[in-house]
This record gives sequence, C-alpha cells and structure tokens, in this order.
Amino acid sequence: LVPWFPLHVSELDAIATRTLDAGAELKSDHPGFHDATYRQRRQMIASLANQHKHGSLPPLLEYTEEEIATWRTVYDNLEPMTNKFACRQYLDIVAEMRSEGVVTRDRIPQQRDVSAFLEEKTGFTVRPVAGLLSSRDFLNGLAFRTFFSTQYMRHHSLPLYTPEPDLCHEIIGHAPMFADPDFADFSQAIGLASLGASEEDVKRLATCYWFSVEFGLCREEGEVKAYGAGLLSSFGELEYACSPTRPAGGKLEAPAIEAWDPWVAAHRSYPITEYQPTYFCAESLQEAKERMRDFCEQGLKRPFHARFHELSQSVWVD
Ligand code: H2B
Ligand code: FE
Repeated sequence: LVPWFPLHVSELDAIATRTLDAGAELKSDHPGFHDATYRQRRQMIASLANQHKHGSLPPLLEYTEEEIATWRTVYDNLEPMTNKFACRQYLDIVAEMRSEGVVTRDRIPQQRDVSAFLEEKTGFTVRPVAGLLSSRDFLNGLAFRTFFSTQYMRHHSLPLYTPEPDLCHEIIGHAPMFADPDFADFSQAIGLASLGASEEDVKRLATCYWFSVEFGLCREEGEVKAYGAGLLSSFGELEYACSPTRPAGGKLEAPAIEAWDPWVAAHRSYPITEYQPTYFCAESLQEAKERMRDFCEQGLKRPFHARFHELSQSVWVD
C-alpha cells in the first residue's frame, strides 16, 4: 500500500533517470525546437546526466561561447534585480560564492563546484538530472539533502525566458538558498514527508514547494524580499512580486501577499505560465521552516515518520 521509496542516498540512482520527457524532448513551442545543433547538445547533456551514479562528481561540461554569452546576459539582467529584491541570506551566500570563484560572470559555474560549496555549508549536494522528474521523485531527493539539477543552457534566442528549469534557474535561482541552514532543513522536511506519501499528500507537498521554494517571499525589516527560485531567476516577476510600486509601464495589478501558511498554501491552485496572482510571505526563514515542519507532522495522512540519519545518509522509519 505504501509506494516504494529510497532508504539510502545511493538509491536515488533508481529515480534520477525517470524523467518525464526523456529529458531532452522539446515541445513544438520550445525556443530551440527548430535548432538541430541545440537539440543535439541537449541530447548529449541528457545522456551524461543519465549515466551519472551516486558517489561520482557531476560531469564537467565545456560550455560554448554561445552558451557563455547567454549566461552573461542572464547574469547581468538578474544581478541588479536580486540586489534590490533578494533576501539577505541569498545575497550573503551569493557574495561568498563569488568571492570563492564558484559563481562567476564570465564562466558558467560547474555543477560539481556548486555542489561542493553547498556540501560544506549544509550537507546539501547537487546531482545531475536530464529533465523534469515527477513531483514524488524530485521531492524524494530532498529527503537526502540532494537537489536534482539540470546542466543545460536555455536557448540563446530568448535569453530571459525558459519554459523549463535550466542551469541559470538552478544556479542563480535555487543553489544559493541551499547553503542556508533553515532553508536546507525546510527543503528536507518536504522531502522526508514525501517518502512513501499518498498521491494526494505528494500533491499537497508539491504545492507547498511551489509557493515557497519557487515563489516564496519573506519579510525583512518591514520589506518584502524573495527567497523563491522562480522569482530569483525571473527578472520581471521578481520586481512584480517585491516592488511596493508597480514596475513602470506595467498594466499588471499588484499581486496579493498572504502570510505563509502551509495549511492554506497546500490547497491553492496556481498558474504556471503567468505571474502568480498570490504570494505567501513568511516572517523569517526560520518561521517558514517551523510551519512547514508542523504541517508535515500534523497535516498529512502518512502512518509513519521518516527521519534522516546523516552519517549513514539513510532514512529511518518509525
Ligand atoms: N524536476 C526537475 N528536474 N527539476 C525541478 O525543479 C522539478 C522537477 N520540480 N520535478 C518539481 C517537479 C516541482 O515542480 C514540484 C515538486 O512538483
Ligand atoms: Fe525550480
């Protein structure tokens, strides 16, 4: 009755290759759909990800000039926006990643370097994945402090847009926050709750993930700042969500901002191709984590409790 789930970090190998779209199948409206060179590149990077096994380093990729130019464009557009609207934790960590040479403007960061940086901070590691996983598989990784992450670059024709997670979203949006201990524990709590959970509970957890890890806001000295990766990697939506005045020329209505409450967030529906009409704002990352833990312990139906044993990188069930 309880679905299979991994009990040791090495068992993530069994789910890492279960991508929903073979990892590199592009839909007809993808900006790279008609670009044979791009498609070939995606296939190559997908096959490297699919060969990856626990215990080895993420593959080193030699990025092309074209990919590096896209990276620079994304970097230059996002940096001034995150400086204004990202939470303090994000900015402090990014400053450290820059000073250690892990994140640079003129070179695309290598996943293994990002992973080593995070591992030293919170024990989180990054492992390659070819494309989108199911919510269950993706969240199961977080239980082991593992973040499944893509290594390909979005198509150069639309540098500020991607219909799917790409390395810019992972590295600029997600990675820095995993170096924060509260955020790391928050993410792992969602992951642990997803192990062997019912379909309904996985959906609730994925919805909480959406409104926090992707689009979460947090209060900082009276101002609203972003910690969610969907915001931190989206030049337009970051300002839309965080600016107290609407962006110039915008015909958009201001979004609603509600207090972070996983009991409420878990049942909200949301658009995936437009800016969010509602964001949830936590008082602090610590408060966000505590509420999430409460919800995982009391708001779900699973008849057992899963805890992570760090030294053995395994999960214990009781
Ligand atoms: N798969 C991958 N590869 N990256 C993600 O960011 C991702 C995913 N997000 N699968 C998941 C789904 C998320 O949308 C939630 C948990 O459903
Ligand atoms: Fe994401």
